[in-house]
Amino acid sequence: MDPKKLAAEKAVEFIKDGMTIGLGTGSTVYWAIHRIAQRVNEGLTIRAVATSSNSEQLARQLGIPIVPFSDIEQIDLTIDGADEVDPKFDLIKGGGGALLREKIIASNSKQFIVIIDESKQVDQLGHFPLPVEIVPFAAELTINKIRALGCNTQIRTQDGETYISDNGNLIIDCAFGEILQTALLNTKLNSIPGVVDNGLFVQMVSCLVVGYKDGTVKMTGTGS
Ligand code: A5P
Repeated sequence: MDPKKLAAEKAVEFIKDGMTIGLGTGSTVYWAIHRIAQRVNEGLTIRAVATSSNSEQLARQLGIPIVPFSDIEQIDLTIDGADEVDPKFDLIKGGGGALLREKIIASNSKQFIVIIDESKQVDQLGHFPLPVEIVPFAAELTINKIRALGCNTQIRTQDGETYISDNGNLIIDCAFGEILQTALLNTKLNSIPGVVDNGLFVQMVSCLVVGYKDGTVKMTGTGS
């Protein structure tokens, strides 16, 4: 089985009746949304919020009840993917451009379960360019300040057009090489006026589920 699907289906086992669920974004979460929908159709009673228009649309199509944020106070469990995970379980996220909504939802969740295939595990974060979401106003000036932190930057495009996030912002992909001080870089980036947030998720994960090519799945942390 696809290692992403393996990890996703394992994580969905932690969902119980009555829970409010956060749905992440990406090709790994795709499998989780499908499995959740299957359980909902078999009688599981949950409500959900989504981290992107894409995930919300998929969830609705498959029959998962999506509720407005005004209806919830806290999210019981969020399942999301990642682009890189280091040995301390710090993450780079935002390859799909949904980092801001993902961080808001993760930080309001009692449990944050990250699902990946084995290729996402790294010794040091930073090989994957760090996505940074910035407001379009004076973007060049904000990008100069980001560059001064020691990276090469690229304004994300999609199909030849500037990529615009679900929040109407730009995503700047920042090649740092190796990120040695994750928490410090997170703070420095988010202190730049114009930066909305960045894809570093520092010490937020409660459980990591990794799917392997050999068909095994490994879980670390508290998933229940
Ligand atoms: C979306 O913005 C991202 O944070 C995704 O969670 C991340 O890119 C992982 O995506 P895949 O599961 O598609 O690799």
